[in-house]
Amino acid sequence: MSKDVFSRIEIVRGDITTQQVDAIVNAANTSLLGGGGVDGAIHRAAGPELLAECRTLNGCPTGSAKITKGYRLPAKYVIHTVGPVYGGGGRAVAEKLASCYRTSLQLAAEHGCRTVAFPAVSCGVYGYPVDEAADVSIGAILAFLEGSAFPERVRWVLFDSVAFSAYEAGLRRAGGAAGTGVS
Ligand code: AR6
Repeated sequence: MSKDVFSRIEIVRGDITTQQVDAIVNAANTSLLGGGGVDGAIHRAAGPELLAECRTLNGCPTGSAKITKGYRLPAKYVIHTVGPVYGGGGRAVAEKLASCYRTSLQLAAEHGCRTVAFPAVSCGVYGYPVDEAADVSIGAILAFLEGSAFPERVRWVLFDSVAFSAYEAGLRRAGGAAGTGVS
Protein backbone atom coordinates (compact mmCIF):
# COMPACT_ATOMS: atom_id res chain seq x y z
CA MET A 1 0.00 0.00 0.00
CA SER A 2 1.53 3.34 -0.97
CA LYS A 3 1.95 6.09 1.65
CA ASP A 4 0.05 8.37 -0.67
CA VAL A 5 -3.19 6.48 -0.09
CA PHE A 6 -2.98 6.87 3.69
CA SER A 7 -2.59 10.63 3.23
CA ARG A 8 -6.03 10.65 1.59
CA ILE A 9 -7.97 9.26 4.59
CA GLU A 10 -8.75 10.71 7.99
CA ILE A 11 -10.88 9.95 11.02
CA VAL A 12 -12.68 12.49 13.17
CA ARG A 13 -15.18 12.41 16.01
CA GLY A 14 -18.33 14.29 15.20
CA ASP A 15 -21.73 14.49 13.57
CA ILE A 16 -21.84 13.55 9.91
CA THR A 17 -24.70 15.93 9.15
CA THR A 18 -22.50 18.99 9.66
CA GLN A 19 -19.60 17.89 7.47
CA GLN A 20 -18.47 20.28 4.73
CA VAL A 21 -17.80 17.65 2.09
CA ASP A 22 -19.12 16.91 -1.38
CA ALA A 23 -20.97 13.78 -0.25
CA ILE A 24 -21.93 12.16 3.03
CA VAL A 25 -22.82 8.48 3.23
CA ASN A 26 -25.97 7.34 5.00
CA ALA A 27 -26.29 3.96 6.77
CA ALA A 28 -29.76 3.24 5.42
CA ASN A 29 -32.04 0.19 5.16
CA THR A 30 -33.30 -1.51 2.00
CA SER A 31 -36.45 0.66 1.85
CA LEU A 32 -34.39 3.91 1.74
CA LEU A 33 -37.36 5.50 3.47
CA GLY A 34 -35.58 6.60 6.63
CA GLY A 35 -35.09 5.12 10.08
CA GLY A 36 -33.26 5.81 13.33
CA GLY A 37 -29.58 6.40 14.09
CA VAL A 38 -27.54 8.25 11.50
CA ASP A 39 -30.31 7.73 8.92
CA GLY A 40 -32.80 9.64 11.04
CA ALA A 41 -30.28 12.41 11.74
CA ILE A 42 -29.52 12.84 8.03
CA HIS A 43 -33.20 13.00 7.06
CA ARG A 44 -33.94 15.53 9.81
CA ALA A 45 -31.06 17.75 8.75
CA ALA A 46 -31.70 17.47 4.99
CA GLY A 47 -35.43 18.17 5.22
CA PRO A 48 -38.47 16.44 3.69
CA GLU A 49 -37.25 16.82 0.10
CA LEU A 50 -34.74 14.05 0.81
CA LEU A 51 -37.47 11.53 1.65
CA ALA A 52 -39.40 12.63 -1.44
CA GLU A 53 -36.41 11.85 -3.67
CA CYS A 54 -35.75 8.57 -1.83
CA ARG A 55 -39.33 7.45 -2.59
CA THR A 56 -38.46 7.53 -6.31
CA LEU A 57 -35.51 5.13 -5.93
CA ASN A 58 -37.39 1.84 -5.28
CA GLY A 59 -35.12 0.86 -2.42
CA CYS A 60 -31.61 -0.57 -2.52
CA PRO A 61 -30.18 -4.08 -1.93
CA THR A 62 -27.84 -4.81 0.96
CA GLY A 63 -24.22 -4.11 -0.03
CA SER A 64 -25.15 -1.55 -2.67
CA ALA A 65 -25.72 2.24 -2.73
CA LYS A 66 -27.80 4.96 -4.37
CA ILE A 67 -27.20 8.70 -4.56
CA THR A 68 -29.48 11.70 -3.98
CA LYS A 69 -29.05 15.42 -3.55
CA GLY A 70 -28.20 16.77 -0.10
CA TYR A 71 -30.93 19.47 0.08
CA ARG A 72 -30.46 21.46 3.35
CA LEU A 73 -27.22 19.68 4.27
CA PRO A 74 -23.84 21.33 3.67
CA ALA A 75 -23.00 18.28 1.51
CA LYS A 76 -24.09 18.38 -2.12
CA TYR A 77 -24.98 14.67 -2.20
CA VAL A 78 -26.12 11.90 0.12
CA ILE A 79 -25.00 8.40 -0.82
CA HIS A 80 -27.37 5.90 0.79
CA THR A 81 -25.79 2.53 1.40
CA VAL A 82 -27.34 -0.53 3.06
CA GLY A 83 -25.01 -2.35 5.40
CA PRO A 84 -25.47 -5.98 6.40
CA VAL A 85 -26.99 -7.07 9.71
CA TYR A 86 -24.06 -8.68 11.55
CA GLY A 87 -25.91 -11.72 12.87
CA GLY A 88 -23.23 -14.38 13.31
CA GLY A 89 -20.70 -12.52 11.17
CA GLY A 90 -18.54 -14.45 8.73
CA ARG A 91 -17.04 -13.86 5.31
CA ALA A 92 -20.25 -13.23 3.39
CA VAL A 93 -21.24 -10.49 5.85
CA ALA A 94 -17.79 -8.90 5.66
CA GLU A 95 -17.95 -8.97 1.87
CA LYS A 96 -21.31 -7.17 1.95
CA LEU A 97 -19.87 -4.46 4.18
CA ALA A 98 -16.83 -4.04 1.90
CA SER A 99 -19.22 -3.80 -1.04
CA CYS A 100 -21.07 -0.91 0.67
CA TYR A 101 -17.83 1.07 0.79
CA ARG A 102 -16.81 0.20 -2.79
CA THR A 103 -20.17 1.01 -4.36
CA SER A 104 -20.44 4.26 -2.38
CA LEU A 105 -16.98 5.36 -3.51
CA GLN A 106 -17.77 4.39 -7.10
CA LEU A 107 -20.87 6.61 -7.05
CA ALA A 108 -18.88 9.44 -5.48
CA ALA A 109 -16.21 9.14 -8.18
CA GLU A 110 -18.84 9.08 -10.95
CA HIS A 111 -20.32 12.31 -9.58
CA GLY A 112 -16.95 14.04 -9.36
CA CYS A 113 -16.90 14.18 -5.56
CA ARG A 114 -13.52 15.23 -4.20
CA THR A 115 -14.42 14.68 -0.54
CA VAL A 116 -16.64 12.02 1.04
CA ALA A 117 -17.55 11.33 4.67
CA PHE A 118 -18.66 7.92 6.01
CA PRO A 119 -20.26 6.92 9.30
CA ALA A 120 -19.48 3.50 10.81
CA VAL A 121 -21.93 1.65 8.55
CA SER A 122 -23.68 -1.31 10.27
CA CYS A 123 -22.09 -0.54 13.68
CA GLY A 124 -25.30 0.64 15.38
CA VAL A 125 -28.65 -1.14 15.11
CA TYR A 126 -27.15 -3.70 12.69
CA GLY A 127 -24.73 -4.89 15.38
CA TYR A 128 -21.40 -5.07 13.52
CA PRO A 129 -18.54 -5.00 16.08
CA VAL A 130 -16.77 -1.74 15.36
CA ASP A 131 -13.23 -3.17 15.50
CA GLU A 132 -14.10 -5.78 12.87
CA ALA A 133 -15.95 -3.19 10.78
CA ALA A 134 -12.94 -0.88 10.95
CA ASP A 135 -10.64 -3.51 9.44
CA VAL A 136 -13.08 -4.40 6.67
CA SER A 137 -13.93 -0.83 5.75
CA ILE A 138 -10.37 0.50 5.93
CA GLY A 139 -9.22 -2.35 3.67
CA ALA A 140 -11.99 -1.68 1.16
CA ILE A 141 -11.33 2.05 1.03
CA LEU A 142 -7.56 1.78 0.72
CA ALA A 143 -7.94 -0.72 -2.13
CA PHE A 144 -10.40 1.53 -3.94
CA LEU A 145 -8.26 4.67 -3.56
CA GLU A 146 -5.21 2.83 -4.91
CA GLY A 147 -7.07 2.45 -8.19
CA SER A 148 -8.91 5.77 -8.38
CA ALA A 149 -7.97 9.46 -8.21
CA PHE A 150 -11.52 10.26 -7.01
CA PRO A 151 -12.55 10.88 -4.34
CA GLU A 152 -9.41 12.72 -3.35
CA ARG A 153 -10.14 12.47 0.37
CA VAL A 154 -12.24 10.14 2.54
CA ARG A 155 -13.19 10.95 6.14
CA TRP A 156 -14.79 8.68 8.72
CA VAL A 157 -16.97 10.60 11.12
CA LEU A 158 -17.28 8.59 14.31
CA PHE A 159 -20.00 9.54 16.72
CA ASP A 160 -18.50 8.16 19.93
CA SER A 161 -15.09 7.58 21.46
CA VAL A 162 -15.35 3.77 21.27
CA ALA A 163 -15.83 3.85 17.49
CA PHE A 164 -13.15 6.51 17.11
CA SER A 165 -10.59 4.44 19.06
CA ALA A 166 -11.49 1.33 17.07
CA TYR A 167 -10.84 3.12 13.79
CA GLU A 168 -7.59 4.58 15.11
CA ALA A 169 -6.42 1.07 16.00
CA GLY A 170 -7.62 -0.23 12.64
CA LEU A 171 -5.55 2.35 10.81
CA ARG A 172 -2.47 1.39 12.80
CA ARG A 173 -3.05 -2.29 11.94
CA ALA A 174 -3.39 -1.37 8.28
CA GLY A 175 0.00 0.33 8.46
CA GLY A 176 -0.85 4.00 8.55
CA ALA A 177 -1.74 6.74 11.01
CA ALA A 178 -4.12 9.00 9.18
CA GLY A 179 -4.89 12.57 10.19
CA THR A 180 -7.26 12.57 13.14
CA GLY A 181 -9.20 15.26 14.88
CA VAL A 182 -12.54 16.52 16.08
CA SER A 183 -15.02 18.17 13.78
N1 AR6 B 1 -23.11 11.15 12.75
C1 AR6 B 1 -22.23 10.13 12.66
N2 AR6 B 1 -22.47 8.88 13.13
C2 AR6 B 1 -23.66 8.68 13.73
C3 AR6 B 1 -24.65 9.68 13.88
C4 AR6 B 1 -24.34 10.97 13.34
N3 AR6 B 1 -25.20 11.99 13.42
N4 AR6 B 1 -25.72 9.12 14.51
C5 AR6 B 1 -25.42 7.84 14.78
N5 AR6 B 1 -24.17 7.56 14.31
P1 AR6 B 1 -26.89 3.13 12.82
P2 AR6 B 1 -26.67 0.72 11.12
C6 AR6 B 1 -23.41 6.30 14.36
O1 AR6 B 1 -27.70 2.38 13.82
O2 AR6 B 1 -26.07 -0.06 12.23
C7 AR6 B 1 -31.37 2.87 10.82
O3 AR6 B 1 -32.60 2.85 11.45
C8 AR6 B 1 -23.81 5.26 15.38
O4 AR6 B 1 -23.25 5.57 16.65
O5 AR6 B 1 -27.33 4.51 12.45
O6 AR6 B 1 -26.06 0.62 9.74
C9 AR6 B 1 -31.45 2.55 9.33
O7 AR6 B 1 -32.66 3.02 8.75
C10 AR6 B 1 -23.18 4.00 14.78
O8 AR6 B 1 -21.78 3.91 15.13
O9 AR6 B 1 -26.78 2.30 11.40
C11 AR6 B 1 -31.37 1.06 9.31
O10 AR6 B 1 -32.63 0.46 9.56
C12 AR6 B 1 -23.25 4.25 13.27
O11 AR6 B 1 -23.59 5.64 13.12
C13 AR6 B 1 -30.44 0.74 10.44
O12 AR6 B 1 -30.56 1.83 11.35
C14 AR6 B 1 -24.26 3.41 12.54
O13 AR6 B 1 -25.40 3.17 13.37
C15 AR6 B 1 -29.00 0.69 9.98
O14 AR6 B 1 -28.19 0.27 11.04
